[in-house]
Amino acid sequence: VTAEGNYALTPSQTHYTFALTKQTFNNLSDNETADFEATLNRHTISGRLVNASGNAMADTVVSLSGSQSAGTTTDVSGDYSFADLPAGGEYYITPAKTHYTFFPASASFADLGANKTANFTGSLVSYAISGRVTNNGQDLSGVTVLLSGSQSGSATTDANGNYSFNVLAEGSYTVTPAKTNYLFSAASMTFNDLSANQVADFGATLQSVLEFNAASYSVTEGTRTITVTVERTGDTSSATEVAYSATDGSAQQRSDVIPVIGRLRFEPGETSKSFIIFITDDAHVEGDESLTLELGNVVDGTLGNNSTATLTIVDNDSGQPVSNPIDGAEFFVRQHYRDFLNRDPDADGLAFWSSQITSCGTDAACIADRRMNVSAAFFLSIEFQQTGFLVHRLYRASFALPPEHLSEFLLDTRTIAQGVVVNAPGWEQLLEANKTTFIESFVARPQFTKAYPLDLTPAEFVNQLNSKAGGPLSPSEIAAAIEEFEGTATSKAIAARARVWRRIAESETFSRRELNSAFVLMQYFGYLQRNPDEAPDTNLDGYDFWLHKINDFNGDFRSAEMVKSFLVSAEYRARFGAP
Ligand SMILES: [Ca+2]
Ligand SMILES: [Ca+2]
Repeated sequence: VTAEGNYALTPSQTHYTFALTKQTFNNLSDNETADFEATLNRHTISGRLVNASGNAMADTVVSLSGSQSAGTTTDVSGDYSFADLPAGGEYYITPAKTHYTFFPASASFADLGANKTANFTGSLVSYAISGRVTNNGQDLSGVTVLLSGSQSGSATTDANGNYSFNVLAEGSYTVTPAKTNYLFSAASMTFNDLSANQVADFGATLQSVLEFNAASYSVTEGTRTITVTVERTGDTSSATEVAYSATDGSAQQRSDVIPVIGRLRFEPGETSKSFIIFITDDAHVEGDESLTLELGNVVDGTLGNNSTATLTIVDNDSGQPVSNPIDGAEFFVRQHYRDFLNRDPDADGLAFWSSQITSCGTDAACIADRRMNVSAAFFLSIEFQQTGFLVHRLYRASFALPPEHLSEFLLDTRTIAQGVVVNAPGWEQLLEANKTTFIESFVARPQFTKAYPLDLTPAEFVNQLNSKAGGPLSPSEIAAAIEEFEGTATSKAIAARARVWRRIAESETFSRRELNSAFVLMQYFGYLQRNPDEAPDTNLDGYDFWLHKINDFNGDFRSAEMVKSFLVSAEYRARFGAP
């Protein structure tokens, strides 16, 4: 440059800052030196992470890559920062969190020339919970699958049995399949803290569904019976069983109806079964009364909506009665069929037994005597001896039990007596088949196998049972009973156990010995429809009194005045009218 001139020197370079921005030389008179010191600029990239709801995402990893690499995590406010980044570089910011996607996925800054902001929004990813429902390996459509937990929803399986839910990661979910008449295995499946797609397959089994064919029934007292039907839907291809019973309401099972208890067995293909409830056409002015019918103890099936039903008995009495209906011969006989045989009389039976009483004309002493004999004849009848008395002996032979409970007795007696009317065509074969089925089911009950374990040897089994029954079998009869097992090591064969048990229960010695106690028990079960120690009794004193008395009279109920006493008792007569 020319002397005596004025000069200014100013450096510049992108991304650099100079310590001296300008050097000036006025009236230049010599060579000069003008050095400059430059510094590369530094910048910060920062930002905030929020979730889809706008809330801060703390503790989330954010990575820096490009001209420099680094990592950091967001603070409680979701903020992060990378400071002191050399200007001019190329930088990428990428947030990451398991089960989340971010928008934008990353941010890039080329030729960084200033502080920058990069904000991100994170969203939980969705995973699928899906599966297939099958029934015996076949796709099952129309199954409602309920989703519960962190999200709720429902899906229905398609023609291929498939269903699917898209749900957010990290939630906990339960899926539960349902379809009328089906049972599922598993009943439901749960996935906690979901972190991947899941498969939830279910197996469905068609159920036998049992229920009353109505939610309520009504019958007029004077109709004397009502037939109640239980229907089966769903699977009808296999056998199933259900028990029915009733709970007293304003109507009482001792007086207004014969106790309602029994089992119904549906054979394959059967869809409907009925039972009869016997209504007492009493003389009480009592208004309409009701009780609740119930189904339970289903074997191989399930109960439908009408598992209970209301039975209303419509009263037919208005004025004060002039007599007790039990004093009528036909009413008296019918009641005995119901109380002892759980059925209504056949026409011949009703006529025969009624005529025994009506043939007395107006002779009161004759009538009283005949009523006593007719009554006792029901206890002594083949039909009762082969059903109720057999049940009594079976319990006594197994457990040497005191008098069993009335409901237990009725249920078992009715099972043996199912459909049996003595002298009706085929009655003996039916009774025999009923007995065999019942006894085999009884010896398979836990109560019995607990008392007589299946690993007992045949000799141990026979001897223990015989001993419990008081030893009615002779040595040769014991040997014959052991032979029922045909030389097997254990006594686990149910059919053989049943035959042995029957040998004891039906042995003459045992039957003779049990006759009086059963006779006394039936005074309570039959006439009074209650247990001997139930109200108005509080213990077995009454039962013991009669047992001693009839034993003292060697079983002569007439001399012991036992039947007569029960027939004229106020408790018995009050079941039907004014005592
Ligand atoms: Ca009536
Ligand atoms: Ca009445």
